[in-house]
Amino acid sequence: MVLSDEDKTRIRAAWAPVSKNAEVYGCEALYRMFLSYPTTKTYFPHFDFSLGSSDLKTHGRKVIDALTEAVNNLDDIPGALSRLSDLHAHKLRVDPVNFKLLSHCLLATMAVHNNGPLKPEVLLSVDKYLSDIGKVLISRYR
Ligand code: HEG
Repeated sequence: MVLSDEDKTRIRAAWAPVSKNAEVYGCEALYRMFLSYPTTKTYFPHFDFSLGSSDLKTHGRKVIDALTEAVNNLDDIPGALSRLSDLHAHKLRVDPVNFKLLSHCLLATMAVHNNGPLKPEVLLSVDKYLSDIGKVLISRYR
Protein backbone atom coordinates (compact mmCIF):
# COMPACT_ATOMS: atom_id res chain seq x y z
CA MET A 1 0.00 0.00 0.00
CA VAL A 2 1.39 3.38 -0.92
CA LEU A 3 1.66 5.80 1.97
CA SER A 4 0.91 9.38 0.94
CA ASP A 5 2.72 12.32 2.49
CA GLU A 6 -0.42 12.94 4.56
CA ASP A 7 -0.35 9.33 5.78
CA LYS A 8 3.29 9.70 6.80
CA THR A 9 2.62 12.90 8.75
CA ARG A 10 -0.31 11.28 10.60
CA ILE A 11 1.63 8.09 11.32
CA ARG A 12 4.59 9.99 12.79
CA ALA A 13 2.30 12.08 15.00
CA ALA A 14 0.20 9.13 16.18
CA TRP A 15 3.31 7.06 16.87
CA ALA A 16 5.04 9.64 19.13
CA PRO A 17 3.27 8.58 22.37
CA VAL A 18 3.68 4.91 21.46
CA SER A 19 7.44 5.09 20.91
CA LYS A 20 7.89 7.05 24.16
CA ASN A 21 6.01 4.37 26.13
CA ALA A 22 7.12 1.31 24.20
CA GLU A 23 6.92 -1.10 27.10
CA VAL A 24 3.39 -0.03 28.14
CA TYR A 25 1.89 -0.18 24.64
CA GLY A 26 3.78 -3.32 23.65
CA CYS A 27 2.93 -5.22 26.81
CA GLU A 28 -0.76 -4.31 26.59
CA ALA A 29 -1.06 -5.07 22.87
CA LEU A 30 0.50 -8.51 23.38
CA TYR A 31 -1.71 -9.19 26.40
CA ARG A 32 -4.80 -8.33 24.33
CA MET A 33 -3.62 -10.57 21.48
CA PHE A 34 -2.93 -13.59 23.70
CA LEU A 35 -6.25 -13.14 25.54
CA SER A 36 -8.43 -12.57 22.45
CA TYR A 37 -6.69 -15.00 20.10
CA PRO A 38 -5.31 -17.82 22.27
CA THR A 39 -3.80 -19.73 19.32
CA THR A 40 -1.14 -16.99 19.11
CA LYS A 41 0.21 -18.31 22.42
CA THR A 42 1.56 -21.43 20.68
CA TYR A 43 4.50 -19.41 19.34
CA PHE A 44 5.54 -18.43 22.86
CA PRO A 45 5.42 -21.65 24.91
CA HIS A 46 8.06 -20.29 27.30
CA PHE A 47 6.19 -17.04 28.16
CA ASP A 48 4.37 -15.92 31.30
CA PHE A 49 1.18 -14.44 29.76
CA SER A 50 -0.03 -12.51 32.81
CA LEU A 51 -0.48 -8.76 32.41
CA GLY A 52 2.71 -6.92 33.30
CA SER A 53 4.95 -10.02 33.27
CA SER A 54 8.58 -9.39 32.41
CA ASP A 55 8.16 -11.56 29.28
CA LEU A 56 5.34 -9.34 27.94
CA LYS A 57 7.18 -6.15 28.87
CA THR A 58 10.49 -7.18 27.32
CA HIS A 59 8.98 -8.60 24.15
CA GLY A 60 6.46 -5.76 23.89
CA ARG A 61 9.28 -3.22 23.97
CA LYS A 62 11.17 -5.12 21.25
CA VAL A 63 8.10 -5.16 18.96
CA ILE A 64 7.35 -1.45 19.46
CA ASP A 65 11.02 -0.46 19.04
CA ALA A 66 11.09 -2.34 15.72
CA LEU A 67 7.93 -0.52 14.63
CA THR A 68 9.48 2.80 15.67
CA GLU A 69 12.51 2.00 13.51
CA ALA A 70 10.10 1.45 10.60
CA VAL A 71 8.25 4.72 11.36
CA ASN A 72 11.64 6.44 11.18
CA ASN A 73 12.15 4.87 7.73
CA LEU A 74 8.74 5.14 6.12
CA ASP A 75 10.33 5.41 2.67
CA ASP A 76 12.11 2.08 3.08
CA ILE A 77 10.14 -0.15 5.45
CA PRO A 78 11.42 -3.39 3.80
CA GLY A 79 15.01 -2.23 4.36
CA ALA A 80 14.36 -1.23 7.98
CA LEU A 81 12.80 -4.62 8.78
CA SER A 82 14.94 -6.84 6.56
CA ARG A 83 16.50 -8.87 9.39
CA LEU A 84 13.10 -9.32 11.08
CA SER A 85 11.52 -10.46 7.80
CA ASP A 86 14.12 -13.23 7.57
CA LEU A 87 13.63 -14.15 11.22
CA HIS A 88 9.82 -14.41 11.04
CA ALA A 89 9.85 -16.32 7.75
CA HIS A 90 12.73 -18.73 8.17
CA LYS A 91 13.15 -19.26 11.87
CA LEU A 92 9.91 -18.39 13.66
CA ARG A 93 7.56 -19.41 10.80
CA VAL A 94 4.65 -17.39 12.17
CA ASP A 95 1.44 -18.02 10.20
CA PRO A 96 0.73 -14.79 8.24
CA VAL A 97 -2.83 -14.47 9.63
CA ASN A 98 -1.35 -13.57 13.00
CA PHE A 99 0.07 -10.23 11.91
CA LYS A 100 -3.43 -8.83 11.38
CA LEU A 101 -4.39 -9.95 14.87
CA LEU A 102 -1.48 -8.15 16.51
CA SER A 103 -2.13 -5.04 14.39
CA HIS A 104 -5.74 -5.00 15.53
CA CYS A 105 -4.73 -5.31 19.19
CA LEU A 106 -2.20 -2.53 18.79
CA LEU A 107 -4.83 -0.22 17.29
CA ALA A 108 -7.17 -1.04 20.19
CA THR A 109 -4.36 -0.25 22.65
CA MET A 110 -3.70 3.08 20.94
CA ALA A 111 -7.41 3.96 21.13
CA VAL A 112 -7.54 3.15 24.86
CA HIS A 113 -4.55 5.38 25.57
CA ASN A 114 -6.03 8.07 23.35
CA ASN A 115 -9.08 8.14 25.65
CA GLY A 116 -11.33 7.21 22.75
CA PRO A 117 -11.28 6.14 19.13
CA LEU A 118 -8.55 7.53 16.92
CA LYS A 119 -9.80 10.05 14.35
CA PRO A 120 -10.93 8.14 11.23
CA GLU A 121 -8.18 9.58 9.05
CA VAL A 122 -5.52 8.73 11.65
CA LEU A 123 -6.91 5.21 12.01
CA LEU A 124 -6.81 4.83 8.23
CA SER A 125 -3.16 5.90 7.97
CA VAL A 126 -1.92 3.82 10.92
CA ASP A 127 -3.89 0.82 9.66
CA LYS A 128 -2.24 1.19 6.25
CA TYR A 129 1.15 1.37 7.95
CA LEU A 130 0.56 -1.77 10.07
CA SER A 131 -0.78 -3.61 7.05
CA ASP A 132 2.45 -2.76 5.20
CA ILE A 133 4.45 -4.05 8.17
CA GLY A 134 2.61 -7.38 8.00
CA LYS A 135 3.28 -7.66 4.27
CA VAL A 136 6.98 -6.93 4.76
CA LEU A 137 7.32 -9.46 7.59
CA ILE A 138 5.80 -12.24 5.46
CA SER A 139 7.59 -11.22 2.26
CA ARG A 140 10.35 -13.84 2.60
CA TYR A 141 8.02 -16.81 3.07
CA ARG A 142 8.27 -17.93 -0.53
MG1 HEG B 1 7.60 -11.06 16.26
C1 HEG B 1 10.45 -12.02 17.96
C2 HEG B 1 8.90 -7.86 15.98
C3 HEG B 1 4.62 -9.94 14.97
C4 HEG B 1 6.11 -14.07 17.01
N1 HEG B 1 9.31 -10.13 16.87
C5 HEG B 1 10.37 -10.70 17.55
C6 HEG B 1 11.40 -9.71 17.78
C7 HEG B 1 10.95 -8.55 17.23
C8 HEG B 1 9.65 -8.81 16.65
C9 HEG B 1 11.68 -7.20 17.20
C10 HEG B 1 12.72 -9.93 18.50
C11 HEG B 1 13.74 -10.34 17.46
C12 HEG B 1 15.08 -10.67 18.02
O1 HEG B 1 15.15 -11.26 19.09
O2 HEG B 1 16.06 -10.32 17.37
N2 HEG B 1 6.89 -9.25 15.60
C13 HEG B 1 7.61 -8.07 15.49
C14 HEG B 1 6.80 -7.08 14.83
C15 HEG B 1 5.59 -7.68 14.56
C16 HEG B 1 5.65 -9.03 15.04
C17 HEG B 1 7.27 -5.68 14.51
C18 HEG B 1 4.38 -7.10 13.91
C19 HEG B 1 3.92 -5.91 14.16
N3 HEG B 1 5.73 -11.87 16.01
C20 HEG B 1 4.63 -11.23 15.48
C21 HEG B 1 3.47 -12.09 15.53
C22 HEG B 1 3.89 -13.27 16.11
C23 HEG B 1 5.30 -13.12 16.42
C24 HEG B 1 2.10 -11.73 15.01
C25 HEG B 1 3.10 -14.50 16.43
C26 HEG B 1 1.84 -14.51 16.79
N4 HEG B 1 8.17 -12.74 17.28
C27 HEG B 1 7.42 -13.89 17.45
C28 HEG B 1 8.17 -14.85 18.20
C29 HEG B 1 9.42 -14.25 18.49
C30 HEG B 1 9.39 -12.93 17.90
C31 HEG B 1 7.72 -16.25 18.59
C32 HEG B 1 10.55 -14.86 19.32
C33 HEG B 1 10.25 -14.50 20.77
C34 HEG B 1 11.21 -15.06 21.78
O3 HEG B 1 11.38 -16.28 21.83
O4 HEG B 1 11.76 -14.29 22.58
